[in-house]
Amino acid sequence: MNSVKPGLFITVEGVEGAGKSTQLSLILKKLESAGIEIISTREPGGTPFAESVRELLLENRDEKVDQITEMLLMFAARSQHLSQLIKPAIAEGKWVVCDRFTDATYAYQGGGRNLGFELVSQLEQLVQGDFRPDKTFYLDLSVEQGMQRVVARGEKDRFEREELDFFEKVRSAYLRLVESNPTRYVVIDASQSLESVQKDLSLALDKLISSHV
Ligand code: T5A
Repeated sequence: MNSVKPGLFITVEGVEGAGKSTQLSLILKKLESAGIEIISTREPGGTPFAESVRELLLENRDEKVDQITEMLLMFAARSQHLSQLIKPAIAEGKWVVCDRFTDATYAYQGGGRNLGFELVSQLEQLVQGDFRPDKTFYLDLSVEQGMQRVVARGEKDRFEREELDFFEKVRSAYLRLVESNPTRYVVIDASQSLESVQKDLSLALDKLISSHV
């Protein structure tokens, strides 16, 4: 009989430039100092195979990528990521922190690409069954601010080259998701200074840790 208490699955979401990668290190430090064993990962990607799919998805190319192809590749990478890394780690009692997950498919493919939530939901059911994140930190930022940060950083990938209107649809899809499940999402105002974002995140993490450890 397996007596290990399963770990939690935590995701971090937001529009381009919201500061997910930047804040990830704080999340990891906090959890580690609470004595929690963690795995840090990302989507698309997270395993060698899924990272190859990530390269296919992000690289700039002349050929137009079909929207359904794009969505299927997101879920193909996710399926591999779930079976190879996420689920086994959680079963061993580790907490998995993932930079983006299926909410990003709802936001980018469902919202940004206009494919709608229903299609995403069908694939989510196929690939994940009932598996969902336990907690999601949504870093909310206006599209303009996010893009300013991305531009300041330099070279843009295939998604970052989209028009502002695409990212407005992405953000409104995220806000719809948050509204539909207020207990899972913690919304952080990502327009604040790095220090203030860290402070808000830190308080939310303290709460999460104290209720699960
Ligand atoms: N995608 C992904 C889909 O379309 N569907 C899916 O299902 C999934 C899973 C992934 C792309 O794939 C798409 C979405 C994405 O377009 P990625 O490279 O992982 O590509 O892209 P992002 O996750 O968007 O990563 P970014 O690096 O663009 O954004 P972050 O991680 O939110 O931002 P970060 O931390 O790198 O910060 C950006 C810049 O802002 C500064 C940082 O120093 C950095 O320079 N910054 C701040 N500046 C001022 N104040 C703050 N509070 C700041 N926070 C960060």
